[in-house]
Amino acid sequence: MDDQIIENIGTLLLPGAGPLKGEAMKELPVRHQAAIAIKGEKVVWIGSSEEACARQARHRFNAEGKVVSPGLVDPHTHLVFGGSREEELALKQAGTTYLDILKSGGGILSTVRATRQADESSLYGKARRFASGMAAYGVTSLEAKSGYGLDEETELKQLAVIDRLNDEGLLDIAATFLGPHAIPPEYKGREDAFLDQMIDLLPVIKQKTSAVFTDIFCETGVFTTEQGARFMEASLRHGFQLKIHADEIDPLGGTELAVQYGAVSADHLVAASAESIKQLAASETIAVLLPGTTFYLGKDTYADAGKMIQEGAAVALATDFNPGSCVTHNLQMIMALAALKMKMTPEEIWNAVTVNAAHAIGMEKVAGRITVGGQADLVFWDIPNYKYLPYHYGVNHARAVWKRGRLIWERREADVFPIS
Ligand code: IZC
Ligand code: ZN
Repeated sequence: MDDQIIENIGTLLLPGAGPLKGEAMKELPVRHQAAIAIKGEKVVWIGSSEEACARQARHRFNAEGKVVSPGLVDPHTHLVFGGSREEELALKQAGTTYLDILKSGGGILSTVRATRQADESSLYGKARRFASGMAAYGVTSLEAKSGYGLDEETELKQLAVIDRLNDEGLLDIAATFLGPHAIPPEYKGREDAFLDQMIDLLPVIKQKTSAVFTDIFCETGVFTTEQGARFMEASLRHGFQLKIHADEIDPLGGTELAVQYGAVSADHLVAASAESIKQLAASETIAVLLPGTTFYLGKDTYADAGKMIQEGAAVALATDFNPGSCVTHNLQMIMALAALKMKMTPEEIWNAVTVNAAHAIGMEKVAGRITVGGQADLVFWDIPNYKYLPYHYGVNHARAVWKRGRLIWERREADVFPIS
């Protein structure tokens, strides 16, 4: 006997086995009038709604003809931070750039000050609220980075928060150590000495946290690609897998570096050269694109998703949720921006926030697809068909979200039409 059967699913989205590269991203298999059976945390059967009638279950749910997808995966977030940076909005409006704000001691460094000051429980409470907010938008797995400590104590504090959230089990979270995120004031002019500190921290991070990835911000005025290479080599030596903030603002060559060191993902890639996109397409590295950041920074040029897909790369999408360059944890908004600003097709977009996003954080065995034997992470959508989601933007189309076979969020109609 099944624990639960979900029947009368209008359209069930069944992304194929990934990573989906190039043309393969244009395929999004679906099944109409479908049903799913769940035992414990797992999907045990996928079939037609008609066949489901013959199966016994403790509980039966009617999906009312809705679209059901795998739980979404957000593969790039800076979830844990103290403070906020709304004061910088006026500077941005007056024309000060993101890198200039950072150079004058604001930006990331402002969040570093607030995060160093915050105690672990307040960071935890805040990150937990954001994580629940993400779940409400359909996210059931994500990646979260440190990088607002730039010292041992605070980096460990941030990673402890991520581990605690992950252990709590609401969402699956892959942790990333982003020690080289900026140069702290106490190391100004001694960038290599700071990087040495972060490299010395690697065995401590390995021992005390469950971080699987390291990441580095290679950008003008932050870290060079030579420093990136040094950090990546050290990370590999200590058993970490690699991520990189690459070619976001200036084309420094971070994309090539990602390919050279076999990074699991290269993220941003707005300024990636045509040659580096070719290299990326021929590699196993996933391109994680963050159009919300380009939008929030007020830029006109977006990462060239079309070219990446045409060349054969595997593209994923993420929020980049952080308090400075992309202040939204709404992955559906990113899906709309991918359509409107990067001209990605609905099929490419759904694949980019499910199967390919799961690959980008090493969670392909547990997330991003609906398979027999796989985790029952599901989103019930209030949309007539899957193409509708990126079209009707800026609102939450999720109706219910299930994690490991359990309802974790549901829209309350009373919030919309109060019953008097
Ligand atoms: O806090 O500004 N780009 N890191 C690199 C960020 C954005 C986060 C931030
Ligand atoms: Zn980032």
